[in-house]
Amino acid sequence: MRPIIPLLTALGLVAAENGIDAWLRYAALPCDVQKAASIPAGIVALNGSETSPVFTAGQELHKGILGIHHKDLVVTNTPTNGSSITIGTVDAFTSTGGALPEIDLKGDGFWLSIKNDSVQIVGQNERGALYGTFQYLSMLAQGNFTEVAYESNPSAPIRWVNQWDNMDDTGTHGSIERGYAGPSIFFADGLIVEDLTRVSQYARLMASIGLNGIIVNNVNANVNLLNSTNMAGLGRIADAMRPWGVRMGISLNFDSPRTLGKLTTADPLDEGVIQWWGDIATDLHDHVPDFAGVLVKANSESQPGPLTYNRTLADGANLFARAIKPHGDAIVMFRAFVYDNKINQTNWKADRANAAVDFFRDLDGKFDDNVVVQIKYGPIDFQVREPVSPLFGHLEQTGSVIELQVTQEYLGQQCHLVYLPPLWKTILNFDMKVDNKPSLVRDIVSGERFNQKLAGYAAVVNVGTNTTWLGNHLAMSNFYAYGRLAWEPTSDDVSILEDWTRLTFGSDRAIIDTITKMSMESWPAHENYTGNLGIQSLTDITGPHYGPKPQSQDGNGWGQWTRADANSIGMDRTVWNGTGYSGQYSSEVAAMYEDVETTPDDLLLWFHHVPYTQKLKSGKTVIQHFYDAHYDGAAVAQTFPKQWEAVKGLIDTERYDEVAFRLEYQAGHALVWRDAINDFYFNMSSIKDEQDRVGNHPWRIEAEDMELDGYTVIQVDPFETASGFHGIRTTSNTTAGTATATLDERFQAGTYDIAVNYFDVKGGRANYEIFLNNGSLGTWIGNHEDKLGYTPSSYPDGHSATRIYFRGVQAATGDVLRIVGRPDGGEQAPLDYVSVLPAGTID
Ligand SMILES: *[C@@H]1O[C@H](CO)[C@@H](O)[C@H](O)[C@H]1NC(C)=O
Ligand SMILES: *[C@@H]1O[C@H](CO)[C@@H](O)[C@H](O)[C@H]1NC(C)=O
Ligand SMILES: *[C@@H]1O[C@H](CO)[C@@H](O)[C@H](O)[C@H]1NC(C)=O
Ligand SMILES: *[C@@H]1O[C@H](CO)[C@@H](O)[C@H](O)[C@H]1NC(C)=O
Ligand SMILES: *[C@@H]1O[C@H](CO)[C@@H](O)[C@H](O)[C@H]1NC(C)=O
Ligand SMILES: *[C@@H]1O[C@H](CO)[C@@H](O)[C@H](O)[C@H]1NC(C)=O
Ligand SMILES: *[C@@H]1O[C@H](CO)[C@@H](O)[C@H](O)[C@H]1NC(C)=O
Ligand SMILES: *[C@@H]1O[C@H](CO)[C@@H](O)[C@H](O)[C@H]1NC(C)=O
Ligand SMILES: *[C@@H]1O[C@H](CO)[C@@H](O)[C@H](O)[C@H]1NC(C)=O
Ligand SMILES: *[C@@H]1O[C@H](CO)[C@@H](O)[C@H](O)[C@H]1NC(C)=O
Ligand SMILES: *[C@@H]1O[C@H](CO)[C@@H](O)[C@H](O)[C@H]1NC(C)=O
Ligand SMILES: CC(=O)N[C@H]1CO[C@H](CO)[C@@H](O)[C@@H]1O
Repeated sequence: MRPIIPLLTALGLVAAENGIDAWLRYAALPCDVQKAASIPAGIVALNGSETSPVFTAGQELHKGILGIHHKDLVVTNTPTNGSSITIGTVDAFTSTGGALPEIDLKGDGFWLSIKNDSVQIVGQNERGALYGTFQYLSMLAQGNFTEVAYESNPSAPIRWVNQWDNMDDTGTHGSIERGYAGPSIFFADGLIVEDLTRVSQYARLMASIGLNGIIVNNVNANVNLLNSTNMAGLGRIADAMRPWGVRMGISLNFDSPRTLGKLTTADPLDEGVIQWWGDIATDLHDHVPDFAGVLVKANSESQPGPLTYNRTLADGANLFARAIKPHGDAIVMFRAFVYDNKINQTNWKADRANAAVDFFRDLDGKFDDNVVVQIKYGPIDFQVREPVSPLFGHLEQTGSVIELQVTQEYLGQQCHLVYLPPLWKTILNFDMKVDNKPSLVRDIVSGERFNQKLAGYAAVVNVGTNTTWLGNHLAMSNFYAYGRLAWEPTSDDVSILEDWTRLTFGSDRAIIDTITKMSMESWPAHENYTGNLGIQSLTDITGPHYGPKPQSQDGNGWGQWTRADANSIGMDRTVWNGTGYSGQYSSEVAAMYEDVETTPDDLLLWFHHVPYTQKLKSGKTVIQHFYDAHYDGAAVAQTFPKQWEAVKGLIDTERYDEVAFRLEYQAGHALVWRDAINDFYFNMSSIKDEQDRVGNHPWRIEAEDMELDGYTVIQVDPFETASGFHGIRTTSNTTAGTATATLDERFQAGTYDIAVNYFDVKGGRANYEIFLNNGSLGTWIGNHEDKLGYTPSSYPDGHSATRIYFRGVQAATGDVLRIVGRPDGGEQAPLDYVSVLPAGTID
């Protein structure tokens, strides 16, 4: 089926959309395409119970076909012999006379047969029938009327979402740790919210991509979740999600027996503690009979856990496993994110990356059979590039669940476009070579490699109340792709993206090409303008994990060290001379990482401490690669706003504008990143950029060099996040300041794009106006709190640094440039510099 321009678009009538339906919009197909399709005459959903996913499937199909084809089909729950779409479980289908070919459906799998006017969607269970229905709807919505007959099974039984929603105290909205799209859809005021409409809608999105479970609260769990009011609330959440086949579980706080139960201990082997958790499990089961399980973070980041009581982590996990065992098939997901955050950098051999294997290696076989270990994809923490966590190679008797992150904690927090599946596939396709046998991570987490029943996927998604779910329409491709990859990890990341694009924005070739190109460039570009060669993201790890702050990596106990000094950089993780981490892999993989020569460039600094002048396989030195990559990555980000213009008029203005704003913002922030990292390492190494770009900005006018009235010069901290290491702010919190400069002989008469770099800090909405010779070029407001939905910092720094453009300005030597900044609240109209750019230059 060739993509066809939707009729509405052709007429220029594109209705505003707010993103709430994400990829399930069921937008009408053009009339001629509708006509060509053969849609059966009715829908038969072989279950009349409203809580049944099969019933839901029938309703969803009705809604979808009404939207896509303007056909109002009747839904019944008794089979007919006429033209119909029949949805049901294998049992229901065959017991009502349906015939199936030889198929081998696994849990949640489905059979989909589309033949002219007869469609059969048969699930191994009710959930499977719903998944098959969404697959059929996805084809219809994309105008794909191919006849098919196939079975589809998920790669792994566990395909979950984790939300890090905090059930904060009374009087607060539920905040979300590392959430960037407004407060929780689950919690407010220390309670479960009354109106759970968004919760059902979320479950619908999850079901449409084959996800079957959710942990609704933060791993740093609030004990009040377990009191009777909130238990009842959890029951309501489970009820809202059940028709979509999504099972609910919760995170537990290990210390609850003490804090909530008023016991003197939380020792996992203590009889009173065992009894206490047993009662909690019974209570939970009463409210949520199909309870999915519990997620436990213990002995991590100063939290209590079994080690506090001299018990093993397995003792801790089994405590919960035994408490829930009598109540069905619920599981314990025990997080492997256990490490000491107070390690000492003076010890060359100390290494946080070693922690997971050190803690868990000897526990293999000691966990009960309803426990799985949830392992982040890399050994540190969702960095832009990490090697695969070596723990995946060590748990042969306990199932592994890989933890991915849809919420872009370290990767631009949804203010930057970063399409993550290429990163995830690098991990999933990695061969651990355990016992010299092929051991792809995706075959380990499917349970196949070690023959385990329980294994799979969990992703931290962190949707919020914003109608865009994640804060940025484009970020939803990551959520969509997560579900698709958990179902079938060998799926191609580009075709997943194309499906998502057609469903989200329409089938126009220009839309698909534009989004595909930008998205596929986005992770490599992001890695380029943040942290290269496996050095990690180089963000502010002790702050919001957003803007650049490489010095935050070192000199603290968090163990995300770079060990950069004047001559050299990188962690020595070799066995022969370093932390021994490389020895945690199978012998073949370990040998590759042990040797600088065979370590891939993109992980060089993860494994080796080398001079800045070390030559890479590309022939460049480490430091020159840093400089070049930062210039290249930032240059790619500069093209995004322009690329996006190709879809103008092809999609609704509302979503077009929102995305355009973020891409423009990203382009500006990529320059902040570029300059901060390059300036930082130039300062540290004193090695000049071969191309002489670093520290050399021919078109800039520093704010601190302008003539100031009502403004004062400030030293920005960290220094590298301001051009020239300084900026300005108004001297008063209420009176406007003015900064003035006369254009010198660099600026011959011509047309320029004027860029202003300023700091949009929390706590106010300062107002700015820029003039050239008394003519106003425009105004702007420091209101990212409204436009990006959140503000990460109260200070001028790498998080708040941002850029705005005034394009096509006629200017000449002698012209007077003036900026008037009016402070507001705590925002003292801070400025960094102005770039007066001849056409085509970036500075
Ligand atoms: C239509 O859907 C089928 C089944 O998913 C798929 O194999 C085929 O590639 C699709 N066709 C197009 C043009 O996308
Ligand atoms: C119909 O759905 C309900 C709710 O999911 C389920 O309990 C029941 O077993 C289903 N009936 C059949 C015949 O599948
Ligand atoms: C469908 O057809 C079969 C045989 O052709 C017949 O036995 C059955 O009663 C029909 N069912 C309905 C609901 O019409
Ligand atoms: C498809 O169904 C229509 C309507 O039932 C029928 O007229 C047509 O012959 C069928 N075509 C094929 C190829 O089976
Ligand atoms: C449970 O905790 C919430 C605060 O999170 C509180 O509002 C509620 O009253 C508590 N319920 C009981 C029965 O203690
Ligand atoms: C754990 O063991 C250590 C050393 O054996 C001992 O000092 C400590 O008191 C023990 N802690 C608990 C809670 O039993
Ligand atoms: C780290 O170890 C060094 C050397 O043993 C010691 O001097 C220093 O006090 C330690 N630092 C901390 C924070 O414990
Ligand atoms: C969603 O977030 C955007 C900023 O990204 C904001 O403008 C909008 O008001 C928010 N909407 C809701 C309903 O929270
Ligand atoms: C070996 O480790 C020491 C620290 O113990 C370090 O100073 C040295 O640079 C390392 N040697 C090499 C070749 O990496
Ligand atoms: C990333 O940087 C490298 C090294 O400068 C360059 O070869 C590559 O093209 C860049 N890719 C992107 C997408 O920025
Ligand atoms: C002015 O704003 C700054 C920065 O937010 C704040 O620290 C200071 O307390 C404010 N001063 C007054 C007088 O409000
Ligand atoms: C501006 C700034 O902080 N510069 C630093 C550059 O690096 C030296 C050490 O090599 C520091 O002393 C400077 O403070």
